[in-house]
Amino acid sequence: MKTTEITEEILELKKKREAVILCHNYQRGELQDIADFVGDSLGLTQQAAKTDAKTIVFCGVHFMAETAAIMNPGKLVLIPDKEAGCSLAAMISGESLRRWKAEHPGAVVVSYINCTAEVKAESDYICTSTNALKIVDAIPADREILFAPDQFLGTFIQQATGRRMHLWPGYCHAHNRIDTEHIRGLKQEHPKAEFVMHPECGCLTSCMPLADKVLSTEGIIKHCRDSKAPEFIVGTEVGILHRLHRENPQKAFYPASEEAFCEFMKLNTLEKLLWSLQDLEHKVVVPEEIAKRARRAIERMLEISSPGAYVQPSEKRPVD
Ligand code: CIZ
Repeated sequence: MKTTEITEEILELKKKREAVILCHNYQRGELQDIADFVGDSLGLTQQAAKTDAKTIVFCGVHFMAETAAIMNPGKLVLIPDKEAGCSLAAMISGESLRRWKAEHPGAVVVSYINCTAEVKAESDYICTSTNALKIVDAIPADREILFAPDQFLGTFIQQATGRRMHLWPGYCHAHNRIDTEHIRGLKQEHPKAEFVMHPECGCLTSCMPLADKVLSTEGIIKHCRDSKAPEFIVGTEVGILHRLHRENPQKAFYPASEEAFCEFMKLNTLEKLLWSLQDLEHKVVVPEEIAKRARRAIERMLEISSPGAYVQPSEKRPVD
């Protein structure tokens, strides 16, 4: 079947199923192009809540589709490939978080949105890379904090807030492939380029002094749109370059590493999106007992966060 035929069928079935197609910034370009909305996991979940669509097809990884299911009870949530997991989310289970909490009675648990529904249910607050600083800042200074699962986002928050936290040693395998020496080389090759990086980067500590901005995916999209710089070195998963090129055809974008490629994200394809709409598969269902507790942690985040910028490296307070 040709791509144009697949696209036509998807659009027809989308109407028939009263579906909305949500697509994460790291998905394949052809999925981004056909989607109703492209964005980060929380933004997409919020879009899902606003539409009248009965079916949500979430082109992203499993924890993202779960988040949409948690926040949109009663709606059918589908993921085109059920194997589209997340290496970072897989680094902590509900059981291991319960054991960690038992070692730190009374501690407040802040979990990055990249975690399973069960881990969300065990957490006091969820955060995204956009609002993590606000969430941590809102927790009284005398409370011990357990931060899971991304150690690099955790390190970034510690440096920005001056707040000590216990960090779970998780990381994203794709962001871990970004390397400081390579970035130094790219900066020499493209001296006019701004370097924007995601706080999940494994080279965070050594890369941050080279960065113009440390931003979430939506932060990177917004910054590259608003900045007057003609070129950017982009330190995050390479799927984001499609949207950056599409929205800024006059600007140049260089991946900080071609290797920062998430194989799980790319399991979703145009064909699988079509099959998903045809067969109403694969359903993402979160048991209500877990969804209820996970929703509470997400709602606490929503109460605290409102759109705003990150603290940037130059403004950070040191951690002793
Ligand atoms: O929440 C998301 O979508 C992720 C995983 C990262 C980001 O910075 O947007």
